[in-house]
Amino acid sequence: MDKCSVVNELSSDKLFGWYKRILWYDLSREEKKEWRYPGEMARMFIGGRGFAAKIIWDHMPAGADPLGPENLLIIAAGPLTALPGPNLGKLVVAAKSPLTNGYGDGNIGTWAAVGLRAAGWDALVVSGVAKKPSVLVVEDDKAWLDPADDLWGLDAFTAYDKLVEKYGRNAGIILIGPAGENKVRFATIVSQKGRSGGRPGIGAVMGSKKLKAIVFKGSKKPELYDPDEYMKVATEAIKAVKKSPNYDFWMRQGTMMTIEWAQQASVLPSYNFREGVFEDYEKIGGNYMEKIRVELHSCPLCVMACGHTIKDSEGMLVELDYENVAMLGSNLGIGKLEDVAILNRIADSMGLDTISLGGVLAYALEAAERGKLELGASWGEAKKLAEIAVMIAKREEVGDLLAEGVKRVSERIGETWYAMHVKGLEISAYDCHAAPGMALAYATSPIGAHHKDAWLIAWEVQHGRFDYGIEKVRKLIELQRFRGGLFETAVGCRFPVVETGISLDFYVRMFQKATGLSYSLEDHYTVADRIYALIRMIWVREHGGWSIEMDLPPDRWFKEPLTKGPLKGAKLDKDKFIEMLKMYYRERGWAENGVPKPETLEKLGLHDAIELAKKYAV
Ligand code: PTT
Repeated sequence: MDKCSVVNELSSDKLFGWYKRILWYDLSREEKKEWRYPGEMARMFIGGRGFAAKIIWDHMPAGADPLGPENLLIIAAGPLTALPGPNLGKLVVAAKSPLTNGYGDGNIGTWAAVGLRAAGWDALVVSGVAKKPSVLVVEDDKAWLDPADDLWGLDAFTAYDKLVEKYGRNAGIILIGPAGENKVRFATIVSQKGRSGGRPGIGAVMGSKKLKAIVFKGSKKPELYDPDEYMKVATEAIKAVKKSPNYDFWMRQGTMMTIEWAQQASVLPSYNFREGVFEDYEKIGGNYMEKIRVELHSCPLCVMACGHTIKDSEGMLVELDYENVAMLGSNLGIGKLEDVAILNRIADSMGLDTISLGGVLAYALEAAERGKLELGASWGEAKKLAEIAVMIAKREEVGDLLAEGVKRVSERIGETWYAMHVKGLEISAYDCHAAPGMALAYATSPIGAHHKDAWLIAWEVQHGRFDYGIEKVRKLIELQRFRGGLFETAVGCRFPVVETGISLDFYVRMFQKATGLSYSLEDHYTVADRIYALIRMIWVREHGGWSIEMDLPPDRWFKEPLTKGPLKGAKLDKDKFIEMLKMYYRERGWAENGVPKPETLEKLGLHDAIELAKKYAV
C-alpha cells in the first residue's frame, strides 16, 4: 500500500507529544490524505474534542445531513492518549449528531486509542460513504478498505470476535452493531464487548457511511519532550490513585456504588424521571452487585478498572455501570439486577446507547399508560422491554418509531412535556426535581443532556439543593473546564481525578513533560473556554441562531413535583432557573440569548466565528 499523499505542511515548528498529522479518509473516493496541520491548532485546541470541534467548524458544510456523505466522522486522540499514566487509553469520537443536529461526541475506552497512536496519527477524519459495507484498516502510514459483507448484520460481540481473528490480538478495533447499521439515532460506537461511546448517535453516522469497523495497528511512538520526567510524574500519579482512601471501595463497586447514593439523595431516576427514589433500589444496587460479581473488565492502561461484570438472567456475562442500571432499571421500574443486565447486554451487542434506550423506553411506557401509544409492555416487564430493545436496533414495528429518540417520538405523539431530553439528547441518570445546578449542567452541556461535562450533583447535594446562585454557576463552569476541557482534549479518563481524588496537577505536569508546553491549569481552562465557545457557534450555525428555550431542561421538572421520598413536593422554579442560566451566559461572556459575544470570540482567538456571532448574539 502506498504512503498517503501529504496535502498540507503549514508549519514546521517542533511539537512534542503530537505527531502533527491527521489521516483523512474519503470513503466515496477511497482516497487517503495526510494532513500536516499547523502547530497553532495543537496549541489552541490540544486534541480530542478540541480537534473535532475545530475540524467540524472548518470543514463540514453548514446544514450537512448528519446521515449523509458530508458529515465528518472524527476519531481523535490527544497528546497524552496511550502514554503510560493513569487511564490514558481513551479516544474521542465525534460528528454532527443525527439525534440533535448539533455537535456530538463521546469518549470511549478502547485498544483503538492505543492503535491510533501506534499507527502514528493524532486523529482520523472519515468523509463520504463507502460503496458497500466495509472495514477501514489503518496500519502505520497505510489505510485501505476491506469488504465487510460477512460482518454486516452481525451483533457487535460476534463481529468483534471475527475482527480479532482476522486482524490479530494487537489490533485496536472500534465497530458498530445492527443499531448503527440501521441508523438508529442513538446508536453508539462500541469496542471490546462492553465499551461504548458517542451517545449522540455517532454509531449511526458510522453506519450511514457503511463502515462496520475501523481497525488501527502500528509500531510508532510519539516523541516526548522529557520522557524521564514524564515517567516520574506518571508513576507518582499511579501511586496516588492506588493510595487514595476511595480506591478499595471503588475496586469493589466502581460506578455501581452510585445507586445507593442516588437513592439517598433522591436523584435516582424512576418511572421516566417522575421520582428520585425507587422501591427496589437495593436489588439493583452496588452492594448486591458486589455479591454476585464475576470479574472485572477495564479499558487499556487503566489502573482503577470500573467494568464490573455479573451473569444476567440468561447466564451471559455483562459489564454494568451506574448509568446503565439506573436508566434500564429504576427508570423502567425493573427491580432485578440480572434482568436489567439483559437489557444492558442487548444495548452493548446491538450498539445502542443505554441512557437513551432507557429514556426512550420510559417515555414509551408513559405514553402507553396515557393511551397515546400501543407498546405491548408495562413498567417492570423486563422480558417484553428487551424484545422492544431488539426491535429498536432492527427498526422493526414500534421499534422504528422509538429508534428516532425521545424528542422526535414525543413530537410525533404530541406529548412533549414529559419527554426527558435537552436539545434532543436523552437525560442521563440524575433526577433534577431538586437539583437546579445539575439541571443547568444538562442544559449547558455542549452535546445535549449528558453528565460527562459536569457531574455537579454530588457537590450540589452537599452545598444546598435549592440554591440558584452564582456560586453554583461558577462551580459548574469549573467542572466543565477540566472535565469537558482537559480530559476531553489531552484525552484520558477523568476517573482518577473525580473518583479517587488525585490532584489535577498530575495531568497538568504530565502534559508539560510530554509536550514541552508550559501550560498551567488556567491555560487549559482558556483552551476549554475556547472549545466551548466554538462548539456553541457550531450549534448556532446549524440551527440558524439561538434562543434561551433551547437550553431549558424538560417541563416535567418545572411542572410536576416529586410525590415520594424525603424531598416529596420538590420541583424546579422556572423563573429562578432562567435567571441562573443567564448568570451562566454572563460568566462565559455569552449574550442574553446564549450566543457567544463577538468580543468573547475575539479574546479567545476565534476570529472566523465573529461575523456569525454579530448576526445572532442579542
Ligand atoms: C458515556 C455514557 C456513560 S457514562 C455510560 S456509563 W458512565 C453508559 N455506558 C454505556 C455502555 O456501557 N453501553 C452502552 N451500550 N451504552 C452506554 N451508554 C452510556 O454512555 C466508561 C467510563 C464511564 S462509565 C464514565 S461515566 C466516564 N466517562 C468518561 C468521559 O466521558 N470522558 C472521559 N475523559 N473519561 C471518562 N471516564 C469514564 O469512562 P459516551 P466508556 Mg463513554 C458499556 O461514551 O458517549 O461519552 O457516554 O464510554 O469508555 O464505556 O466509559 O457511569
